[in-house]
Amino acid sequence: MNRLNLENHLASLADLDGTLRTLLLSVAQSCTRISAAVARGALGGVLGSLESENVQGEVQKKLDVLSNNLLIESNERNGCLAAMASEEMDTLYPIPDDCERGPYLLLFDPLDGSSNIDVNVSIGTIFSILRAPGSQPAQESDFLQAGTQQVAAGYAVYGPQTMLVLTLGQGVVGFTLDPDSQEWVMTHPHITIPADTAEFAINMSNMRHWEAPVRRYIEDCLTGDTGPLGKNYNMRWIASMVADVHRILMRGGLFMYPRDARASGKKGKLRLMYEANPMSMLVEQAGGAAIDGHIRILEAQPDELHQRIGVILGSRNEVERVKRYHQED
Ligand code: P6P
Repeated sequence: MNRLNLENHLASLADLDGTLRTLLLSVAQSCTRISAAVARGALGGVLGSLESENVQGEVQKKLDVLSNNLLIESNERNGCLAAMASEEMDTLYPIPDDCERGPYLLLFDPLDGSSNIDVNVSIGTIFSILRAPGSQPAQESDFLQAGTQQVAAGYAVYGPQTMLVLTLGQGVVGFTLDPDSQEWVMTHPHITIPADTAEFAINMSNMRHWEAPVRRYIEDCLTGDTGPLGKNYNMRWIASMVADVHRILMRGGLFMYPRDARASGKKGKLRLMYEANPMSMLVEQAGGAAIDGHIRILEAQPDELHQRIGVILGSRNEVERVKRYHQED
């Protein structure tokens, strides 16, 4: 039986725009190259940090910059893009004049969870695709579109297996990179998130900074099956959003990186445009839900490229429960 791979899966989508198909294959190829670099680790001399910091004020890992450069190189000449934007770059990357431009904008976190690189824990690449509004050359305001405008979103997770998980707005599909053939083989044709869960993911060390509704919810979870929620909860925290969200897509759960009560953390840690929005599209397309505590993340109207947002996403009924805690406040 001919196994389905990314190429023939995309070719089977009759109404998929040819340029978008080319772009998706180009992004997937970038992830194949990043996967190889990640897998070499110390053997490739790519572990450790650089002296530099990114626009977020975070110390850059060698692999952060390498992954960013691989995505730029692999996509600037595919004729699909007006511009790119990255967590690792202060402002947008306009397609050079000597390259053919296209109708899409590509945003990415080239290597999410990079604090895990040096300790060999799963990390990933997150990407989001928007339509360019048409102004040539592209400008930063072209990127400031709500998450509902995404035409595609996905991630690659570099773990025990390298997987690519993708949505085009008609469900969520997963592919596993065959290390021998370097082919993305469809292994998860229809990913859905169970509506209920008893597993939450949050960095508990931040508890003193949480707003009251989050603290009340977690405290109720910790009371177990004799408490108000009537069940014993488990906890996971990998500190790599791609890995935590992948687990939730595979077996359900709740991921929380809430904004905190301090003015400095009021907007949260995670970035709206290239972390929260793509992950929220994937989670919703898999039957889950994604809010910032109050509003649907995909409806947040961005006013700057690197803005942050609180993130509560995963199993729909558990997200609705947390939303009720916020409404009680
Ligand atoms: P903390 C990684 O740096 C990241 O952006 C997400 O991938 C992850 O969920 C979060 O930050 C981890 O943050 O504060 O627990 O290290």
